[in-house]
Amino acid sequence: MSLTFYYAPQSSASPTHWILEELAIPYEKVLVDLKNADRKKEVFAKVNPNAKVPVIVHDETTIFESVAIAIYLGETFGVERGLFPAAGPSRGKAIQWLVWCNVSLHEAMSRMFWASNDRIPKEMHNAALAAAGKAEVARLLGILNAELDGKEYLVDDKFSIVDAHLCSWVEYVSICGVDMTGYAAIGAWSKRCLARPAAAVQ
Ligand SMILES: N[C@@H](CCC(=O)N[C@@H](CS)C(=O)NCC(=O)O)C(=O)O
Repeated sequence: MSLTFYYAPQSSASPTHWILEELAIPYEKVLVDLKNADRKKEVFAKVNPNAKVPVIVHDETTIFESVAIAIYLGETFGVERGLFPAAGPSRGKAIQWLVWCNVSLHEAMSRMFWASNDRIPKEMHNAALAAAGKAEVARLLGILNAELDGKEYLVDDKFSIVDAHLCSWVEYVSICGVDMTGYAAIGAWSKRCLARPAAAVQ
C-alpha cells in the first residue's frame, strides 16, 4: 500500500493531516509551497487539475477536496479502527456533518473572509456581504453548538474522524476572528478534540 499526502501547513490540508495521524497509517508527505508558482504547477499538473491542497494519492487513486478525502479515508481505513461508522444511519450522520462543514460553514466563512479580511484587497471588500456572511456563520455555529450540547462527540457520542475534520475547520473560523465566546459546547468539544496527540500536526 502506498499513500502520498500533498499539503501546506495551516491550510485546508490541516484536517486531512490530523485524520491521517488519527488513522496511524503509513504515508509520505509532500510539502507544496503555495507561493512558488513553478513548483505548484509541476505538482498539480501531476495530481490535481483543481490546483489546490489537500490531495492524496492512495495506490493508483488520486482524491482532492478535503471532505471527499475525509470520507474516503474514513471508509477505507477508519471503520476497522473504530474511527468512522460502518455503512448505515451513523454513516449518514457522519457524511452529513462533514458535508455541512465544507458546503455550509466554510462557504459562509469564505464569503465573510473575502468581503472583509485585511489580507484581501480593499477594493474587493463589501460591508453588506461581510455582514451577511458573518450572520450566517453565527447561525451555523449555533446549530453545531446545540448539537454538541450534552454530548462529547458528534456521531454516536464517540470520537471519530468527523470530529477531527470539523474541529480543524472550527479552529480556522476562530483564527479568522469570529468571536467564539457564545458557543460553550463547541468550546468544550474543541478542547477535548485538540487534546488528542494527533491534533498537534495541524
Ligand atoms: N474546498 C477545498 C479548498 C482547498 C483550498 O482552497 N486550498 C488552498 C489552501 S487553503 C490552496 O491550495 N490554494 C492554492 C493556492 O493558494 O495557490 C478543500 O476543502 O480541499
